[in-house]
Amino acid sequence: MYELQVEKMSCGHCVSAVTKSVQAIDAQAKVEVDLAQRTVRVQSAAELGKIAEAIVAAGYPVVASATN
Ligand SMILES: [Cu+2]
Repeated sequence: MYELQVEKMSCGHCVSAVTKSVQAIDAQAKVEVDLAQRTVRVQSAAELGKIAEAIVAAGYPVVASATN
């Protein structure tokens, strides 16, 4: 399980854009976005770095990330 702190997410569109960007890396990924906390939880076999890159490429800065 990865937990990423992601900036600039403000609405449902952002949630789906972030989710799609992660699932473009791993179609099986489970993505849970908490808009209020600005956190994205990801369950995936893909590397955390690749997931973070995809989110950044979608336009959402990743300011912190951790593996739990
Ligand atoms: Cu939005």
